[in-house]
Parts: sequence; structure tokens; C-alpha cells
Amino acid sequence: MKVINVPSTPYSGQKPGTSGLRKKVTVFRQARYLENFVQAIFDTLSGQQGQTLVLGGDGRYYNDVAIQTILRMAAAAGFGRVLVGRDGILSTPAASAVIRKWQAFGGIILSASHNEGGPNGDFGIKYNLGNGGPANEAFTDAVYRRTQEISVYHTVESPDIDLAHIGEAAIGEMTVSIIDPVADYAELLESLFDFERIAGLLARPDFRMRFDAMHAVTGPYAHAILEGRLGALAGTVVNGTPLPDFGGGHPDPNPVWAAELVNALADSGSGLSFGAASDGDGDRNMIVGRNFVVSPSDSLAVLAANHALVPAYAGGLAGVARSMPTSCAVDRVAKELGIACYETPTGWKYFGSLLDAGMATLCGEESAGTGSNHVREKDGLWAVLYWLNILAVRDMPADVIVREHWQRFGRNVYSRHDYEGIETARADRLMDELRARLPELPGSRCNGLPIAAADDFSYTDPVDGSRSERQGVRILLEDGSRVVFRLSGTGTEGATLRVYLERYVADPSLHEVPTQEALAPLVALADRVAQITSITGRKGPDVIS
Ligand code: VG1
Ligand code: CO
Repeated sequence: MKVINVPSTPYSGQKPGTSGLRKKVTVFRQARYLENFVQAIFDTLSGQQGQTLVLGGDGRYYNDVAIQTILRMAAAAGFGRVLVGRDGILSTPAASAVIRKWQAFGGIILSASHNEGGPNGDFGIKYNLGNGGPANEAFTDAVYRRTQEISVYHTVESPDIDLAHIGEAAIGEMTVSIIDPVADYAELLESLFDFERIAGLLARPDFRMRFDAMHAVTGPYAHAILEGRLGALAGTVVNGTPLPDFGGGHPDPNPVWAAELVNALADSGSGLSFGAASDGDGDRNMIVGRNFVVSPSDSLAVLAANHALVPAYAGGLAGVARSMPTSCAVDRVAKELGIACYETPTGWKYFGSLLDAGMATLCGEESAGTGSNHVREKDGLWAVLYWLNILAVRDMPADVIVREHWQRFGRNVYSRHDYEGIETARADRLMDELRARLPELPGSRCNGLPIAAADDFSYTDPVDGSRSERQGVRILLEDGSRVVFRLSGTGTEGATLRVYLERYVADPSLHEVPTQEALAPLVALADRVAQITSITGRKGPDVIS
């Protein structure tokens, strides 16, 4: 096998964000762009000679081209074997499951997740370690540094591998194993949940479910697991064939981009009792009851509170973890269970050390991500099956389960407001000015609301002691309400400002007040404190979830 050394020069801006490197397809298609980044990953690793790499993606535009490039470079880097999903498909949680099951050295996942796809859409790439989880900040920082000094990448000459059929091929001395992208993952999920009971629920004539795969990667998984192993009616899974451009939409399961599903569940004529959706790469979940969208923060709390009903977790939870902007609903459950609740920065990579150390069993983010120690990624279908397992045992609709939860624990009314595509300079100014005001806020009043504390969140990993600074501005009111501000680290155009709003309501007679109404005073405070309208020129958010 002859390794070819191709001279290269650095590109600026190859800095991984919240979850890997995400850029427009047009950026990734520039000569040597992908190669530089992949080489930087391989240069940052050590000891990969003869080892196994897992490779796959969400099937978006450019997936096929990138996979062939990476296969050749993996051969040049000395990997002994690559496990690649058939047709280059692997959902993010499935990739994590495969890495763990086959004790691979690591994995490369090609996805820009919930971002739109197609020739003018987004592409992304991230590296996962041998524990199956996203590489930590120390690793991604090292990769970034390497991209800034790269002068050569290594590849081999070899024709494209046909990935359409399960089997083995070779590139030089490296074996390419084309695997069923669903099998290992489905087997893992079956080991966690009461499939018999869920199948019983799905067979009931009065229970009808719809799963919207949003033309993204979960289609084949949902077909095989829900309609195949669990016997749900054919047609339960909609938009179930992955398309390179996701049918022109954003594969983002929120009330805006999954409006069709939400509307179907609000229409009593549809006969549907339960709805769910997942995102581009299959790690997010949306749970919808009849005329009721479950807030992801509530979902995490409900899953924790009901863990005893699910075989894999019936023995108890070691602890739970949530990202900082996620509502504190799960904290109340943890308190009652007498277990620890960790608060981490945004992004799944921060949960890995807690899961590895056995300190947390369930983790979640407000952005529709929930998961457990079964893999090291958030997992969309896992969350859907967890909910189905609870519904099957408790024999109640999803909305009743959430309402009962509020009765018991109180309700953390919660919403996120996103201002997308803001000019970067303006967004930076907004955050800078907000940060500058932090010292004067505690003890002051804004719009009549007394501010108790204000800071810029920083985190020290309790396992390895690593520190992450500037992870979002928090304003805490005297009544426990919170407003959090941060800029997105997954966008590819301008900046996205995320404003997270939370208010705790104990009184059950107030639980049905519409969310936006209940949060209106906080929305006004957020605008005033951060000068959102005046700096961005926007009248309101683009997406409310
Ligand atoms: C967003 C979410 C974050 C999530 C990340 C990756 O990041 O807020 O909670 O972990 O996306 O999710 P940001 O930096 O844009 O706020 V996924 O499903 O896009 O991989
Ligand atoms: Co995702």
C-alpha cells in the first residue's frame, strides 16, 4: 500500500463548535478542506495503528463523497479496519453503540444534525472516542490547533468502495466492513425496555402512534424497531426514507419544523394518541401527546421520576445530569430520589465523564436531547421507547402523565427563544455588553423584578477537573426564575442568540396558564437587560420552542 502525501495549507475557522465542525456544503467542498480536518483528527490521535474505526453519517448531501475520502485516509493513517454503515448510514446514537459494542478505537460521524441539508445546506463532521462519546474540549482544541499548522495530508490510491451491500472489502491492508446500520442498535434497545409490553400497547385499537423521521436518518431505525420488532401498524413511521436534502426542511423536531406532527396530534379526527419525531442524525426526540407538546426539560424529569417502570433502570439511578440552560424540573426529581443532579455546559460531550464514572445514569438537554448510560450520545428513539414503556405500564396518555408530574413536583414553566442569523458583530456586542453589566445586576431590579444573582457560567468537570469558561450568562431572580443567554455553537450563518426562560409555578391552579403568557414578564426583562431589540433590530424571536 503506497501512502500518498499531498501538500496542503491551513484553512482558517476549522474550530469545532458545540458538536463537531459544521459548515456550509460549499465550504466543505473546497479543495483539501475536509482532508485537512480529517488529517488534523488523525494527527491528534496516537496508537490507531491496526485499530478499528467506526464511520457513518446521517445520509445528508456530501455524505457519500466524504465517506470515500475518509476511508482512503483511514487506510493511510494505519487503521486496521473500518466499520461503515451500509450506504454510509449510521445515526449518532447507533454509531456510539457500534463503537462500544465492537470496542473500536473511535468513530467519525458525518452530520450537521438538525441543520438543513442539500447542496446549499450544511455538512458536519465530529470525532467520537473509544467510549462512544464525542471527544472532549481538550481533544477538539488540539484538533483545531493542528488545522492551523497542517502542511500535508495522507491518503492512498484506491477506487470507491461499493457501500450498498453488507460485506467486506479492502483498501490496501485495511479491511472495510460494511455493516447493517440498525442491527447492533436495535439489539441494544431491546435489552433496555419491556418490548413485550410496548408491543401490547401498540397493538391496542385505541392507541395509535405516529413517528415522524423528518426524511432523516431515523427512518430505517424506526421502521425496523417500531414497525418491525414491535409490530406497530405499517404507516406509523412517516417521512421514513432518508433524503440528502431532508425534503427541503430542517430536520429539527420542534413545534416550528415538526408543525405537521403537532397539528396532527391536535386534530381529534386524526385518531392519533401519541406522536414522536427525531432529528437529522437521530439523537434528538420530540414527544407529543394529544394536543400537548412535552417540553424536553419536563420529559427528562418525567423519565427520571418513572425510571422504576423500565427494566434497565428499575434498579435505581446513580444520578442525573442536565445542561445549564435546561430547566430545573429534573433537579426536583433528583432531590426526591436522593440522588445527585449535575449541571454541565451545553453539548453532550460534557456528560461523557459523568457517565463513564458511573455518576449519572440519565442526562438531558432542553434542546430535545435525552439519553442514558447505554451509549455516550443523546438518543432519539431511546427516548421514544422509554416513553412508550411508561405509557404501556401506567396506561395513561402522555399529557396526563406530565400534568400529574406537575401536581407532584410543581411546574417549571419553560421556553427557549431563538434569534437566528444575527450579524455576528451585533451578537458579540450584545453578549459583551451583557457581560459587562453582570457586576451591577445582583440586588438591582429590572422591570420591577428583583435580581438575586447574575454570572457567566463556568464548569469544572468533577471527574477530570477540566474547566470550561464563558458557557452562558445567567440571571437569577429572587423567586427562583431564570433567564439565560448564550450564542449557538452549531449554526453556520451569522450568529444565533438563544434566550432561555424559566419560572417555577408550584400552585396547581396556575399550571394551565399558557407558557408564553406565564413567561411574558421574563421575556420583557430579557429584552431590557440584554437590549435585544435595540442591538439586533429584531421585533421577536424566529423560533420559539
Ligand atoms: C445545540 C443545542 C445543544 C445540543 C447541540 C447539538 O447547540 O442547544 O443542546 O447539544 O445543538 O445537538 P447550540 O450550540 O446551537 O445551542 V445536535 O442534535 O445538533 O448534534
Ligand atoms: Co442531532
